[in-house]
Amino acid sequence: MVFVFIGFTAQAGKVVPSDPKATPEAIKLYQKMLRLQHKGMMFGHQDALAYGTSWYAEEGRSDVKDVCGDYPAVCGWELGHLELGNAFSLDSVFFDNIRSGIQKSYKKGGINTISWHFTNVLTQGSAWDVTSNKTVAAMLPGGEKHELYKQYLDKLALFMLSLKTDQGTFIPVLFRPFHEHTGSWFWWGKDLCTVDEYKTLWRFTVNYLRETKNIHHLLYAYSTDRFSTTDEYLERYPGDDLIDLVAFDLYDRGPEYAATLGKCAKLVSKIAAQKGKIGAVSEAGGPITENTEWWTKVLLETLRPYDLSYVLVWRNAFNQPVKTAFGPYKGCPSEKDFVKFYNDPKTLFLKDIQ
Ligand code: BMA
Repeated sequence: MVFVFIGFTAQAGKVVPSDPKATPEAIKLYQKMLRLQHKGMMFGHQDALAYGTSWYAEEGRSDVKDVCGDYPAVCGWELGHLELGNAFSLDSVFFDNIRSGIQKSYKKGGINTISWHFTNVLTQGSAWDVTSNKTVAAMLPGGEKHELYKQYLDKLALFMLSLKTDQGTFIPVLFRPFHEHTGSWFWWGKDLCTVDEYKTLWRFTVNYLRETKNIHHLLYAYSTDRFSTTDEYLERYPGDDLIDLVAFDLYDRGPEYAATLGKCAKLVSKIAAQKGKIGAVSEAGGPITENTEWWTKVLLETLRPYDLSYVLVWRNAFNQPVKTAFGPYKGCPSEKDFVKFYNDPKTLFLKDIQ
């Protein structure tokens, strides 16, 4: 026992992110997330501070806070259309507001994660344009769209380098590109590129941001959709030297959800533990207007046995019917159950991670 304890303590101090040049703040974030992973499961919400079902850009507001009195521990942000030089994202959030939202939540001790549903570099269609299986190949060194991809990355880099505290230090964030690649609905999906092309895309991207752009405050997340085995999960894993967080996205679309969620959570938490990395459910969402106990009975009870850093539910679009909301909101039929979820010792919100 004593030996194990000493070993663990000595190791805990040494666990560092995949980037050998990670900033002190990125190292701190990584170690904080690894530590918290054993304490409980953080709750995250996409675009939490940007808008809710009935409001847009109101200072200090969050649908989650409206319901339980606290902010999510993890805030998700989306950078789609940044690559086009636009002022606001494909979900109508100004990039200046994303930056200030990240600054505010970091100041309060919160964690920020960034997704990027970016333009198909070959066709100029959306992230969902799967008409060509040559896009990824075209983006790689030597490919016909390589220079254009670098221009996209230059815009991304400028944004990442603008994430600073008042004191001028870089704010560490999780970056989760090329997600749900075990499905084929994004141009980087399984049927649209080979295993090698996908891995090379990751390697080129991370190296470009680290080496050419000198960015060292990012933790990188590898995030699949549903999967059945560890081999399937790791088939396109680009390498321990690039990835800090292993995760998956899974939405409740039917009665088999809890079983699948539990199975994926078990496998990912095991992979995370074996690799010494962070594990998470990077996107989730369920029928919260119909199943009034979805938060506790489905989400919480299924994930309770596992050491996972966080579960993030997707956005509460302000310009769509409320039944499309994935997070709780005032008046939501499962509002009371969300408060139970919030009060459960397993779940961690902003106040719990200070
Ligand atoms: C999807 C939907 C879209 C959104 C996209 C990127 O799942 O929510 O409406 O544009 O994510 O955030």
